[in-house]
Amino acid sequence: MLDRFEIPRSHPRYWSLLLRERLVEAFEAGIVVPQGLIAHGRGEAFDYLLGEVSHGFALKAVEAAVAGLIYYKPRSVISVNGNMAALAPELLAELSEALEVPLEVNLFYRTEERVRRIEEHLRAHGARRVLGAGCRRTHLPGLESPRGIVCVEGIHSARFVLLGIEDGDRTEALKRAGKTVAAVDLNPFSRTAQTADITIVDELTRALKAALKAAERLSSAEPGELRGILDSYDNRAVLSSAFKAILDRLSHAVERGLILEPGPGRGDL
Ligand code: PTJ
Repeated sequence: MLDRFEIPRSHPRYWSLLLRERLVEAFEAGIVVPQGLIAHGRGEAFDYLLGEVSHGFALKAVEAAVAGLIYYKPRSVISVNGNMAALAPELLAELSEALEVPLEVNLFYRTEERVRRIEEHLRAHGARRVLGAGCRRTHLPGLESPRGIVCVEGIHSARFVLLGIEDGDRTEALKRAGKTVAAVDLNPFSRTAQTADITIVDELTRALKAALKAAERLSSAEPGELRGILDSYDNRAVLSSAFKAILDRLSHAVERGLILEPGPGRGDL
């Protein structure tokens, strides 16, 4: 066990350091795999390029994702891996409770021990609807290895899946299985970002906070309004806007040798 590092709140990169600390702790607790730490570094690099803020295109995608989670109930599910559970257990629990949609522990580097630990971690943070170690299992077609194991009452029968920080292979397998997929991924070039029906190009904790606000707004919406949001949503336009945001920020830096002001703080997790 490493010594815990106290992050001073005054540090200009407090939030970034806090998220790193959460991941390191979760790695030591057997929740996050070492590959998850590498994946986070890739995400951080893209977050720098995006200016570490939730852009309008991300908020539009969040709204569509929440509309989908509600519209397809009871056949919608939030897929949770090690990184997601480490970064935002309380936000995932809150969203699951607010929408009455289950969290399914679904891992790329699957071991039964990790599934159990992540389930416990989510429950300890207030989640009550968790499909984990005790669920009835089957395989996603085309992914017969342990990384294709899903719960019969969860992802297997779901029409709509929200996932994050996910590997491209598994996102593609979900699409082949006929699911509508919403994905949180800071890298708009990734296979997951390019394959998903709704791509939320934003950092996971910011995206989940925005999802909680959208849930408040949409939980009393009529099915017709939810359908309207889904039908008018254009993922290619959202991805183009994400690339443009990166391009604009880089152009500014190229022209002036300066980056734009960093994003505002994130508020409490
Ligand atoms: O917990 P497991 O066993 O399911 O394993 C999870 C990992 C993350 C190891 C696995 O899914 C993986 O290898 O993912 P990839 O293929 O590295 O993809 C992760 C994507 O998420 C990359 O495009 C990153 O840019 C992005 N990403 C990383 N951190 C964040 C993020 N996106 C949003 N928010 C983040 N905090």
